[in-house]
Order: sequence, then structure tokens, then C-alpha cells
Amino acid sequence: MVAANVAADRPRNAKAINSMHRDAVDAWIGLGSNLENPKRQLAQAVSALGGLNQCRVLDRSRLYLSSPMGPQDQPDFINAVVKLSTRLTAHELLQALQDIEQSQGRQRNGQHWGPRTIDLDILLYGDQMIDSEDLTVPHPGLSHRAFVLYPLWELDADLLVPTADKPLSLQALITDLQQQDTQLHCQPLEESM
Ligand code: A4P
Ligand code: MG
Repeated sequence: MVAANVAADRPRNAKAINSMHRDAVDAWIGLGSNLENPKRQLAQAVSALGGLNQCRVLDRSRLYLSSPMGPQDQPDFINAVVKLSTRLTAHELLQALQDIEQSQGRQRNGQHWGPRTIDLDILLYGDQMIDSEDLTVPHPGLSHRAFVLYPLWELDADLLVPTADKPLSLQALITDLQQQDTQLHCQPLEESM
């Protein structure tokens, strides 16, 4: 009986113990959808992010309507950014995001930058730079995408983006982007998630 109580008090596994002792890191997650009621998809994803173990939603941007980057024969996207505090490692977080994508019916049909019910990308994970086979952080597309930079700026205008050289300010990245004439349409919507 005593042994059973001790076992019940024990945290479930080593992973749980490790993550409890890890420092929390701020992570910024990019959300995008252009299928099956995109606004509802984003709201559902935010709620799922809030329910993740070892994660807390700190803030969320407005919704942005953006023209598709990539193939043009697909609907416009709804994009947003969520700021999380997390004790998951970046790879654990990626797995959790992919589980949410799966649960929202994300299908990978092989079309590069094709339409999707929900896409969840790790844009930034603290000030870390990660370059592994299945994870690159900061997200490689971050500096070329208004639908990422604008909502990030809305959440944290003073954010610095780490690079191999010196960190770059969001403001500098936005100024650079606005000087290019290949910019895609991207505008905030009145409704929030
Ligand atoms: N992966 C590597 N780094 C990351 C990261 N930081 N976050 C790997 C998330 N995943 C990362 O992703 C392919 C692989 O990227 C994953 O298995 C993961 O190990 P995926 O979600 O299966 O496929 P994807 O999203 O189609 O690929 P890709 O090339 O990452 O596309 P993006 O960059 O996500 O862009 N236009 C508008 N207006 N708005 C959009 O949101 N999104 C895309 C997709 C294209 N056009 C868009 C939008
Ligand atoms: Mg993705």
C-alpha cells in the first residue's frame, strides 16, 4: 500500500521532471490558414496552444489578411502570431505544434506552399539560433514576410532577431521589407481571435 502511494506521487516520467526544472523561454509562434474557415482554425489553434503542457499563452496579435506567398491559385491567408512562455525544448515544442496541426486536419499533399487548414511555425525561441535537420530557428522566412513581421512588431516592437552576425531589430527588417516592391498585401483585421 505504502509503495503504491509513493509510486502515485512520483512524476510520470523523466521528461516531465526535466521540463519542470528547465527555465521558461519565450517563444513566438506564427499561425496561418487559408482553408475551412481560417478564422475558426486560428481560434482553435490558440486554444490548443493554451492547453499544451508546460506552455502558457502570454499574448496574441490581431488577425491579418494576407495574399498567398507562393502559388496564387489558392485563397488568401489569415495570419497571426502568438507569444508563449514554455518549458518545452524547441524540438518538443515543434512536435506539439505538429500534433495540433494533425488534430486540425492538416494534410501534406506535397505542394510547396500550398493551401492548408493550419500551419504553426516556431518563429523565435528565446534568442536562440537552432539549425538542425528538422528545425531552423529563427524561421528562415521571417525577414521576408510581412504577415510575420507585422504581427510580431505588434506584440514586441523592440524585439531583436538573432543572426549569425549581429542581432537585427524588427524595425530594421520591416523598413527593409517595405523598400522592396515585391511586397505581398497584408492588412490587420478588426476582429480578434
Ligand atoms: N521546420 C524547420 N524549421 C521549422 C520551424 N521554425 N517551425 C520543418 C516549424 N517547422 C519547421 O513544414 C516542413 C518542415 O519544416 C517540418 O516538418 C519541420 O520539421 P511543414 O509545415 O510540413 O510544411 P510547410 O509549412 O508547407 O513548409 P515551409 O516551407 O516551412 O512553409 P512555410 O515557410 O511555413 O510557408 N502565404 C501567406 N500569405 N501566409 C502564410 O502563412 N504560409 C506558407 C507556408 C506559404 N505561403 C503563405 C503562408
Ligand atoms: Mg510550417
